[in-house]
Amino acid sequence: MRAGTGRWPGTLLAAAVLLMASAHVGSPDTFYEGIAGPYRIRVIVRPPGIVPGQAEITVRVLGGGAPRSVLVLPLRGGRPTAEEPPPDSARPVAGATDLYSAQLWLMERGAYSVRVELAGAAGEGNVIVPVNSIATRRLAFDTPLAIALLGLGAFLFVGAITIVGAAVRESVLAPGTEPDSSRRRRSWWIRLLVVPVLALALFAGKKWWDADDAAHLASLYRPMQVRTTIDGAPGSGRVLTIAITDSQWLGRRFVPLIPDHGKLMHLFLVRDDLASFAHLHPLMIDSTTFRTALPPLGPGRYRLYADVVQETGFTQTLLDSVTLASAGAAWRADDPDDSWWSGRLSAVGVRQTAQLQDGSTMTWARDSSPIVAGRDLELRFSVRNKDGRPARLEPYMGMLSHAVITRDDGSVFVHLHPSGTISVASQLAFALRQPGDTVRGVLGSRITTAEGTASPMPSMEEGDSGTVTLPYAFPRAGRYRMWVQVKIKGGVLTGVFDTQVEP
Ligand SMILES: [Cu+2]
Repeated sequence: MRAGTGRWPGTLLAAAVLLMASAHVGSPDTFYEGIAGPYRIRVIVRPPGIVPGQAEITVRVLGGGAPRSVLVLPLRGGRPTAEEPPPDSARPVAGATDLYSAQLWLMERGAYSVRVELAGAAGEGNVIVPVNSIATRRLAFDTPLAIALLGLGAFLFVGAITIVGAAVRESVLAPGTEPDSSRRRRSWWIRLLVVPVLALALFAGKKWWDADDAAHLASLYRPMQVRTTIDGAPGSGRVLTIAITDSQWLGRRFVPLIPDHGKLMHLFLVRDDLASFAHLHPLMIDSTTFRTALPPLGPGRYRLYADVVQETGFTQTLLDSVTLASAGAAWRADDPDDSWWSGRLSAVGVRQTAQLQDGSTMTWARDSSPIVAGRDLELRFSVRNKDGRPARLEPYMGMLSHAVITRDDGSVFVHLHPSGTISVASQLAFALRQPGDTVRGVLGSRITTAEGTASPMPSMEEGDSGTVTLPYAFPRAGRYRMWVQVKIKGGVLTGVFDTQVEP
């Protein structure tokens, strides 16, 4: 290879294979929007997908003036302050006045948090953004690189044989002396012998590579295993039971679950054709079993997504699917915050206004520009009463709105709020964990006590505007459906929107 041509086409990291993603499904980035002291900020954490790896962190200052410094610090679990490394400084992004970015190493697997500290003329503030550190992908070779490496490998193989041959033939002769025929013959024999030896070394190398690859694949994150069953005779109320069957969690890796807004599990059912949807909160029967009454959803195959938070702050979405044979009847909700929606969208394409069950409307305030994968957005929805005035939204489960976004093939599922995709429970777990916490289960009760006061409860003025804003970036191109839920006059209402996301 000539000097100066050593630049590979593409990159070593090209063609990353995305297998499974974090707490949400197929949507690995973490979004947080909220208050840090006098500042209103939006934080996006893009995890590396491999461990150890570098996470990309961007902080956008939405209000409160320009900070003098923006510091970010990754914390494994909720370590006491004595062990904390010094925070890194996030640098202003060229060309943007309100945007700061930094890269942080996540060294271990498990629950991390990123602490963001801002300081400036307006004062100081900090916030904790929980992040899961998990391996989710396997990097693959791109073809030009593979061809180049194979070529180089062949060159080395032939080169090694040539060197051995030359060494035997003439390495001990004086300069200028010609090797005799017996030396030449010996050189040929040795070269023939070296071939299987080198082939064996190559074979061992391949074995090592495969073992390393298999170990990496085995270490990729998989959500805990569950088993779902449906009970109840046709026509009567049906009951759905989810049992966590994961042997690791049942065994030595047991970590208690903690309630997120008072619920240990937030369960979502989405029918394969996206025409039925339910958001339920199963009750815990014992430490591994959850049960809920099923709303009268129509028959069909349903994808099941169950969000849980562990005491470590680690969030998971448990996955399963279940088939309902017939339409159910007689539903009495176990939980007042349970809700469901069923219907068919009349128009194919982009729908901007949805009719809600009580006659009010929900409008997606978006411009005509296409939605592009990976670009961060403010999804803004405004709700109006029948008389056209802004509806008064009541917070429920700590939020002005709960929304679910899914790709039509189910490969993306995300549960988000005006505060982003983070779980408030895991945020509280990091904030409330104390160095002396060794007894499992203590944190859960402390979180329940603190939740009413510490969580970012939306103010009444926010609810009065009838508008909710959800920070998000669609992870990849395709057709998506969004269910946006709000509470008006004590009832949960669901607005449904379809959208096409461009590459
Ligand atoms: Cu929610």
